[in-house]
Amino acid sequence: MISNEMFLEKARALEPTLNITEAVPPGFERTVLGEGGKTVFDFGTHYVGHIRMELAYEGSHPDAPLWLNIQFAERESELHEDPADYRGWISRGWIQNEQIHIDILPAALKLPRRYAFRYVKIEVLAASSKYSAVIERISCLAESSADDARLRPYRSGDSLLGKMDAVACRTLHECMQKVFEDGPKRDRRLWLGDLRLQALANYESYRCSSLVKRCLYLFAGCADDRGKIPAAVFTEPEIEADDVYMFDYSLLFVPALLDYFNETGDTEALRELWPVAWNQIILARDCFDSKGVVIDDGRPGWCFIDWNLALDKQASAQGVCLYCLKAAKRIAEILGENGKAAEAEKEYAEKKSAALEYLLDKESGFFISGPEKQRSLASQVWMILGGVTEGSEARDLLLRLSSPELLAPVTPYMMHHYVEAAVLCGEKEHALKLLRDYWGEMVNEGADTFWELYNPLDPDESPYGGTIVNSYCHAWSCAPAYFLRKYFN
Ligand code: RAM
Repeated sequence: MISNEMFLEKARALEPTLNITEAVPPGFERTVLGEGGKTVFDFGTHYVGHIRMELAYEGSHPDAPLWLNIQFAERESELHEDPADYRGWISRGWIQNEQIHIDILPAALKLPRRYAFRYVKIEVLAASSKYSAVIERISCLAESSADDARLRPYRSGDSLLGKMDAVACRTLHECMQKVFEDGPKRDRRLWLGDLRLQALANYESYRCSSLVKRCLYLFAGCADDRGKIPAAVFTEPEIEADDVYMFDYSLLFVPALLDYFNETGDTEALRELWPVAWNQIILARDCFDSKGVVIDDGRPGWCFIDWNLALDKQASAQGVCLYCLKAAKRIAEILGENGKAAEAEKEYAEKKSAALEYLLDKESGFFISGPEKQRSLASQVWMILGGVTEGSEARDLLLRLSSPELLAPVTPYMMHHYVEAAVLCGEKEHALKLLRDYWGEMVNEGADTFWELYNPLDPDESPYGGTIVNSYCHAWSCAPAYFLRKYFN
């Protein structure tokens, strides 16, 4: 078997170069700001990059430093949030706010940190009574590894669908950096669940399969001593596994690999990465009880599925495992590994019947999860994707998912899987309606890029304790670029 270091070598060789372009706010005009003055520059759409400013002064020679506060926002509404009010559990270090002193004017300033934004608010915290600051020019050196020349055209006679696709492609573009980042504002790193969906949207749009390959090799190279794949990987200053492991994210390496092979026919990568993928199936067995049901270990984050903090993950996890077993069986067949294909099939049958016996409420026909027998949309969707229910039964279940008695998801990540379930059930119109109602609504609310979280019933939804740390350019939300191009073109 290939060692972690050899996987990482392959990943390093696939590191993309970033394309740098300079963007200036449309209609920019030289701006004079005295002490206490503020202004907002609107760059017209979302950018990821470094800010450059040419600063000067008006009045007497500056007799005191210029002290600026610079706030970045992906959505305009973020500008009205006060960073000091944030009390959440995720680091406030993510808040895109900077203060800087400039001792000598004029000055050419390049901020060291990379930001994700459309709006930049600049406030003069201090100048002096003798001079005002002048912003002669502001621009963004925008970065992305996406190659716009490769973007497949998409045309739709329906303007909302066209916009949804464009916003999805912009989101993906912004998240395509040296890896597929989850979000360029936060966490700016490679997560496995996110990668799988980004890769799917990318195959239909930018077609950069080498970046997917690099990310798959990064995960393989970061597996721990037992072979377990971490949920996320850091790449700077050195490649290193995040010490977070999640049941679903490790397993989803298997379908992500299969998708990559289906797209590229790259048998060499499939062969090399298959032992790592199969290992995830083996390691997941430790998480099942003797009846063949996933053990709900209660630890927050043991399994991801969605950011609704009230969600019980047990039934969804069972569905994810079945979904991944199907993919494992398929890979084993492609590689002619008949023993493993048979092993996957047997395990699949056992876990499926356990799901039907212990996780299905026969009376209502809904799948239940955890000690409280929770009914959620996520559980139903993953059981459909896992093939626990099929054919007309699956279709009937799908058409009951808007029932208010089901706990609703809050992420475009989970909604992507809902749309996938609709497609699997042959309910394309239903899938299209979901895309329109959910992603279309974000477009109607002015999204330039799609968001990490969107709960139409609660605009302040945040699992982190404050929307100021939410990401509003999160590529697990690129579903329209995938589904519209693949199924509705
Ligand atoms: C969020 C990340 C990422 C997701 C994890 C589980 O914090 O931004 O998108 O995969 O959670």
